[in-house]
Parts: sequence; C-alpha cells; structure tokens
Amino acid sequence: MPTPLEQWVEETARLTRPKNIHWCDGSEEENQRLIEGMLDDGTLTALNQERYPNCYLHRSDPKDVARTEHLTFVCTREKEDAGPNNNWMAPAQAKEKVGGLFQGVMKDRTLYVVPYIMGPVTSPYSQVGVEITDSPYVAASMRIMTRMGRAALERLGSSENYVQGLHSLGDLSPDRRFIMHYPEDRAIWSIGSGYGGNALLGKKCFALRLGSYMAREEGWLAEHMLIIGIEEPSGRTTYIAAAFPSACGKTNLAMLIPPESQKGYKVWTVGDDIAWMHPGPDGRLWAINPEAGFFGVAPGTNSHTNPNVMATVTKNSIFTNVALTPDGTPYWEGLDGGPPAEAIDWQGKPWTPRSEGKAAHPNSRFTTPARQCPVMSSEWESPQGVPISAFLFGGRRAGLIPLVCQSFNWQHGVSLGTTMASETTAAATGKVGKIRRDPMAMLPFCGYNMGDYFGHWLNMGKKLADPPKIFRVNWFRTNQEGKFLWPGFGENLRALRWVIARVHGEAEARETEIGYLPHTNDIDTTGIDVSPAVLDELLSVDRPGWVNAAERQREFFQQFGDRLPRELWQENAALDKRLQA
Ligand code: OXD
Ligand code: MN
Repeated sequence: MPTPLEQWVEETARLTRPKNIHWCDGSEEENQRLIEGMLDDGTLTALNQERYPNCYLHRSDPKDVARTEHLTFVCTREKEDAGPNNNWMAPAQAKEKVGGLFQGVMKDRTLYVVPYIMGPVTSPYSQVGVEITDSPYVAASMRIMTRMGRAALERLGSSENYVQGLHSLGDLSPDRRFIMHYPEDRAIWSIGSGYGGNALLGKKCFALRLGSYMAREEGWLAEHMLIIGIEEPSGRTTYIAAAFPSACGKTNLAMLIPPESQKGYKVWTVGDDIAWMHPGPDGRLWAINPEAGFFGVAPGTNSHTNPNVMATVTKNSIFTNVALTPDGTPYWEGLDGGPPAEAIDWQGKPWTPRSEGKAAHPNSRFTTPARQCPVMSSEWESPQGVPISAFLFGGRRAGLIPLVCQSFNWQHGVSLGTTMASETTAAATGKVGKIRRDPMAMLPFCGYNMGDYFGHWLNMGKKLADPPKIFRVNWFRTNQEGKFLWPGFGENLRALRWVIARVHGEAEARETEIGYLPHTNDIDTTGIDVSPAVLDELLSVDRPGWVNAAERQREFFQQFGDRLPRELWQENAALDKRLQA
C-alpha cells in the first residue's frame, strides 16, 4: 500500500511529467552530487574553496530577485477569510489556472522530493513539510534552511499530516508566476520563481502564511520575529522576540555584539526571522525557531554591522546575486575593505567602481547554516523552546516613533503592533523607501484576514498568565539632514537593557500619552556620540505627529470592517483622548 506521501508524489509526477524522480535523504553525498550537477550546468559557480570552503554563487534570472507580493495569493473558500491584506483567488479557479501551468512542466527535469522538518527534530512543536521541486538550487538551499531528508521521513512515517508544497521554476516568467496558498488544505503551489521567499516553501509560505493560519486554529503564534537571549553580567538570561519588516536588521539584532562599554553582556541567537510560540504550562509563551539556517541580506553586512554572520558565511553557504572578485570571493556594497578594482557583477557582467549599477543586487542574499554562527544559544534546538519575556515591534521610521517605549498592558501592546508602519525595502519588488503599514511586520505573511489575526493576538494575551511585556522600538530616527540620531547596531543593547530592567520590575518609566518612556538618564550614553538634547528628542512625544498617526490608524482599521476587534477601536479612541487632554 503506498503511503499518502507516495501517492501524492505519483500524482504530481503524472501532472508534471519529470524525466526522473529523486527522493532527498539530506546526506552529504547527495548534497555534493546536487552541487556538482549545478556546477556543470552553470547554476552555481564555485567560490575560492580555500577561503570559502563549500561555498557557491548563484545568479538568478534578473527578473527574479525578490518576493513578488502582487503574485502571491491566499486561496480560502471565502474571500473574506483571506482579508483585505491578501490577494485572493477561489481554490477551484486557482487550481485550474495554475494547475494548467504545472502540466508537463518538469519534462526533461528531475523531480526532487524534499521532506523537511520545521523546528528542532524532537520538538513537539515542530511540523513536517514536503516540497516537490524541479530546482536543485531549492533542494540544496532547503538542506541549509531546514532539517531536510531522512529525519523528516522518519518523523512523518505513513501519516498524512504534512504540508504539501509543489514548486516549479516553470519558465521563470513573471507573467506565469504564482505563489498560491491553500490554508484550508495545508498546501502551497509556487511556480515561475526560484527566489528564496517564493521558492523555499518552508520559510514564508509554510512557517508564516500557513503557520499563522494553523496557529490561530490551534491556539499559538507564528510570527515574523527574531529570537534572542540577553545574558547580563549577573548570569541572568532574558529572552526577547522582535518583529521588524523585511531587511530592517533582524539578522544583525539577532547576532548583536555588545560594545566594549557594555562589559559582561552577551547576546545569544535563537533565530533571526521566524518564531513559533506556544503557551507553556507555566503560563509563559515558549518560542522555537522553525528554521535551521539564515537567509540574510548581504549588502551592508560587514565586520562592524554583524561580525557573527560574517564568521558564519565563510563555509557551506550559498550566495545569490552578489558580485564575484577576481580572487573568487563574494563582494557586496558595504563589505569590509571597500570595492575591488574590478569584479563580475550580480548579472555576470564586468564591473568596476566607476560602473553605473551596483555590483551586488540590493536584495542579494546568503543561505547559511545556523549551527555555524558563533553566538548560537545553547537552547536554540531545545524541544520546548525558550520562554519569551518581551516582544519588540520595530521598523524603519525617520520620525515619530521613539527609541523605545513600553505599552501600558497587553491590549495596548497589541494595538502598538497593529499600527506599525515602516519604509519599504528591496526584499519585495516595488518602490523602496515608501512608508507602508505593516502590522506586526506580518502584512506580507499573514495567511488570513488580519482583522481576525488581531483578535487572535488579543485572545492569546487573555490565555497567558504571564504574557510577554510589549515594547515599540525605532533605531532609525534621523535629523533634518537625514543623519541617524542613534548609532544603532551593537549600541542598541543600551535600549534593550531598559527593556530587560522593565521586564524584571527594575527600572522607572514616565507615563506619556503613547506609553511608558524611559527617563533620559535611564539610557546609558557613556562613550557614544548622543548628546542629552538628542536623547531627549529620541525619547520625546511628537503630539501633532501622533494626532495625525491616530487618524491614519482609523483609515487603516476601516478596511477590516466588522472583522476588526472593537478593542482596537477602543485603544484608538483612548490614544486620541490622551493626546487631546
Ligand atoms: C525574508 C523576508 O527573506 O522577510 O526574510 O523577505
Ligand atoms: Mn523575513
């Protein structure tokens, strides 16, 4: 009797007509064979194997370099269930339209069956997915980003309890590109793109879009959050989960190195992009990182902004759309040492510092194993996860949002998350630098109606005896000349120290219209170039700005109609009232 998985593989092969079928076991030999095949056909270029052992460069199609949100759909039976935050197509229509594109698409290609686990192998919170793909780049990348191969098949056994992901490169044309989610069937269909966020189906598609849907049904949270443990000189470690939109520095914050002046502090990485969090028997929220690797943004990464990730990517990593130096090493804008005299750019063309375009694509990436990171927490694969004491909601905002601010309570904290906005980045196609609303940094990733999602957040707070405290942060405030007011990076620990002290009831705060703010002397500025006046500005409440923001919140909330929880209208009215007082 074939297992449900074997049956699905057979069915898919009948639809897509591959030349071969290969079941991935995740072994080193298999990986080397995949890589050799890709070196032979030009999908990969070997980097300098002495300096970057087992590292490779992949150049994607130039029109396939970021997530394509306008081609991403949530296909629930009822349109309302996908909500105004998602593109929607009826499941039957989606299956007909996209099913047509899958017909015979793997002719002359190998069909890879990629079984994987999201989460530590033995965690009760982990889940199995299987991706069928015709891209060996996807198979090799899934081996870095997830627990891929035999362990997943063993965990699945003959069960049908897995997320089905069908992926094909198709012809890579954006005209025939679709990323379809069927949350009611726990299935994903993606065609026409090899880009990580569209093609490595365990990440955004499963761990966030389907994950968020499952989390609501089952009473947990799947969030676009990094997870860190901050160890103080006393030895106490406090775990924090933080939501920032794509390309706003989550990977850097996840691996923060305390500056010289912050002696005795250590930051331990649990995850850099996604958190799955379940209520524990102690009434706290426990988080696992469902991923096994980092899919980080290369430009701007260097030994000042993130020395730990620089150490991580020196072996067993795949770089995508970075430039190549004559020494066979990767280069991107902002890398230590400045630009090389000459290089090959991300599209494979000769480049010099005088060339017009960038050497690396602004959304060029690395895929690298988490276990290689020098500051991985000893708890990062703990089956029960780590207990979260604080949530941070952040974003890239030149004005308005203070350096750090604590919510009055859970409900107010949820409202701070729902009213997040940030400047757009190169992680998705479209204009860069435009302010857009991005509640909980989940706008592109919430697999159902966000009105219901906000309601789920409010409910979770009611269920937890000891919920995380909620904070809003902003490292990106600028002055009139556009210069950053706060040094950022490692120095962000100074703001996090206040967060930790608040969590443990060890710091004062002043109550303002927008929440609890630190007194200026609660933030240690010794040794950094932040004057008392600048710190004042970073911790001030821009009243007219907030009156306007409250108005913008109402416009935003309106679109969710009666799916928007009334508690959020109450919070909006209360903010208005405090500002008018
Ligand atoms: C990512 C993203 O790749 O958020 O993590 O786009
Ligand atoms: Mn992300």
